[in-house]
Amino acid sequence: MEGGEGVGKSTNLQFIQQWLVQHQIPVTVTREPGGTAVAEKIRAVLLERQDEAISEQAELLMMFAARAQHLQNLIKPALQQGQWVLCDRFTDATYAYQGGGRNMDMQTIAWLEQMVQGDLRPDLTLLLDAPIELGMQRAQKRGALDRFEAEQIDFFKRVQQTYLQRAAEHPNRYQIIDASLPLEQVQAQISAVLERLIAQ
Ligand code: Z5A
Repeated sequence: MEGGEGVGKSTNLQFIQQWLVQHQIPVTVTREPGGTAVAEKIRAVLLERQDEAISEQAELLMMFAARAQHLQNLIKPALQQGQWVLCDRFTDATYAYQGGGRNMDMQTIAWLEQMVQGDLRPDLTLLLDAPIELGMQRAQKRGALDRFEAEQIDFFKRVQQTYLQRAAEHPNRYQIIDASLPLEQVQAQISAVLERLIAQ
C-alpha cells in the first residue's frame, strides 16, 4: 500500500485485512519503516524531529537497514508459511521519498533494492492517490507533524510525481486508487482490484 501522507493507507489497510480474512486468506499486516522490534527502533530515529540533522545518505541507508531486518525476520518467514503480506509502504516509498522528494540517485536506490531484496518484489501495489492538500488536511487533524510531514509542499509534489511515474512504468503491478473520494467509494475500488486478483 503506497501513497502520500494522509491519503488513507492505514484506514484502508484495515479494510483489506478484513476483506482477506472474510475470504479465508491468511494475512500478515505490517508496515515500513518498521515491522520488527529493531526496525521499529530505526523508524523512531527516522521519524523523530531532533536537533542533529539526519543526512540524506543516512536516511536512505536506515530505510534499507530497517527493510533488511523486516524481510529477514518477518516478511520472508510469513511468505514461507503461505501467508499474504500486506504492507503499509515498501520500496516504492524509497523511490518516491528519497529518490523523488530528496532527489537522490535512483540507480543507487535500485542497487540497494537488489542487494537487500534480491528478486523479491510486491505482487500488487495499491497507490492511493489524492491531491496533496487534501492528504495534508487529513493528516494534520492528528496533531504534531513528524520529520517527513514537516517538509514543504514541493517535496510532496515530487513524491506524488514519482509514484505516478513508477505506476506508469510498472502497469502490471500497480493499481491506482482515487483516494479523494468518500471512503465507501475508495473501498469499492479496492474490493474490485482484490476480486480480480483472487480470480487470477
Ligand atoms: N518513508 C520514506 O521516506 N521512505 C521509505 O522507504 C518508507 C517510508 C517506507 C512514515 O510513513 C514516513 O516514512 C512517511 C514516508 C517515509 N512519511 N510521510 N509523510 P507512514 O506511512 O507512517 O506515515 P504517513 O504517510 O504520514 O501515513 P499517515 O499519515 O498515517 O496517513 P495514511 O495512513 O495514509 O492515512 P490514514 O491515517 O488512514 O487517514 C488519515 C485521516 O483521513 C484519518 O482521519 C482517516 O479517517 C481519514 N480518511 C481516510 N480516508 C478518507 C476518505 N476517503 N475520506 C475522508 N477521510 C478519510
